[in-house]
Amino acid sequence: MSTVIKNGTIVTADLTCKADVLVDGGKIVEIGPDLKGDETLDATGCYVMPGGIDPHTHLEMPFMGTYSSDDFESGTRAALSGGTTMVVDFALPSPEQGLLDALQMWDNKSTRAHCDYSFHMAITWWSEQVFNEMQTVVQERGITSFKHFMAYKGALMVNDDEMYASFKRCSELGAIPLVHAENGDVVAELQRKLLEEGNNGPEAHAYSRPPEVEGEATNRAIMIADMAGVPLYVVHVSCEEAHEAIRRARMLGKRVWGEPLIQHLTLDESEYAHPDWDHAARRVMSPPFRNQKHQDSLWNGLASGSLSCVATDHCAFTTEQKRYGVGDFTKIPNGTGGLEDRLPMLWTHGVGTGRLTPNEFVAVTSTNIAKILNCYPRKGAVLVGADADLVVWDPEKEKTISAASQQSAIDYNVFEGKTVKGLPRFTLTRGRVAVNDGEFVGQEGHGEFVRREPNGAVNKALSSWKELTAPRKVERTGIPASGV
Ligand code: DUC
Ligand code: ZN
Ligand code: ZN
Ligand code: ZN
Repeated sequence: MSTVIKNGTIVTADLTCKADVLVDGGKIVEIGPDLKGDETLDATGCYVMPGGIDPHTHLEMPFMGTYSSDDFESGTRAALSGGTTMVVDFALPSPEQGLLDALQMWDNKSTRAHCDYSFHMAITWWSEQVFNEMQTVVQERGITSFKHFMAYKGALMVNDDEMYASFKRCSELGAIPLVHAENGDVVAELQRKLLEEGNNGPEAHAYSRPPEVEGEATNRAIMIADMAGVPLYVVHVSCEEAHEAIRRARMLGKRVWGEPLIQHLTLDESEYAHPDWDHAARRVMSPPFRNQKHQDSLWNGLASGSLSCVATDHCAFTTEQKRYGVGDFTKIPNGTGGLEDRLPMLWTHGVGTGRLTPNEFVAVTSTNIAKILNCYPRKGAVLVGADADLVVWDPEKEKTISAASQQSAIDYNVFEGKTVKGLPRFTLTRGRVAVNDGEFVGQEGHGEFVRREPNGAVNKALSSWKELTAPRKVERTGIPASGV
């Protein structure tokens, strides 16, 4: 059965035009005037855009003594409800667990997905087994991005020698390394000191992770990637210090991409000063929310192109789970939701304020990441032959965000009470209508894994370091006897 989307305005990362879109067999089959199909969706007054791609989610992830509460069912239901048609989740091996073993667990969890998905593979420890399995992960499983945590000391954190080894392996395999960039040693020391001084509330979380720890780690990861000859993707860039390091690297011709989160763009550090413990703890995530100066920096980066993609780091914990950290803020499970609200919030605060054009909105929510992760134009495009992952976006439709009406499984929403203007009228996942005028009509298990190929072409950093400093042995006329 074919579906035609009629009377809308197509908005992609690089063009805006009025045309109908005909969808059949899960793909876009024709774009043009006066098309006909078996079923018609009326897009009058709406924009027809590539569905959002969220490159950073943690669904049903074992973390900090518990599991994040949204799984692939509720998480992708939330995603589609907010116009996102693909998520990229992190397969996370526990210490000493093999990569393929961990991947099997993620394969099992993801069978319930309503929309398409892919994985990044996390490197949480280093060994010959990990080195060898990376090749299988890339070449046989089509997973071409590897995440490294520079924080969470004693749990997920990798040291610089491990990161350098893994980055070099990524370079050989045509894969892209990702980093969670915070200096985990300094964070651990700041946490210890804060607790020792009696600062155990959720507000201390922000003091334990200042912008400097993020700026330092971002710069370190960029330099290590450059030495390994590999591009770098920096997740959840929250502050000017990290953004500055990325900007500088890009100006020097290095392929470094930065990803701010919708939470950091729209919520600030005052949330942690809220007198209600639960209110503050629900907003504990890493990196923490920052002040207006940092928020402005992130918005400027999106407009100028020094930051590339807006994500959520969706990692949702209930209030009950957050309360594991009463009396010790370091035990509050880190993470917030956002999957359903990313597009409406970015539209409202970006396009609605004139900070982003509709085309830039599509670029940073969909097209840029599809290109970086090498699944464009199957994803992130409105083109004949592309997957019909589409959102029919009504710029006039309004709602007030509330946990009472959300799809996410948790009992609150960090954007509670915020009014958004700009919401999906329809969301289509591979041609199937999953949201119909605000009503969720998706199908559990419809989502498929998106395989990605390595991309050798973009996988060379432009460092001149190697040519300039290639070891040249000096022939000496005399070597003195050893001193001691
Ligand atoms: N930060 C979070 O807040 N949650 C999940 C992992 C992370 O790095
Ligand atoms: Zn992270
Ligand atoms: Zn509150
Ligand atoms: Zn994350």
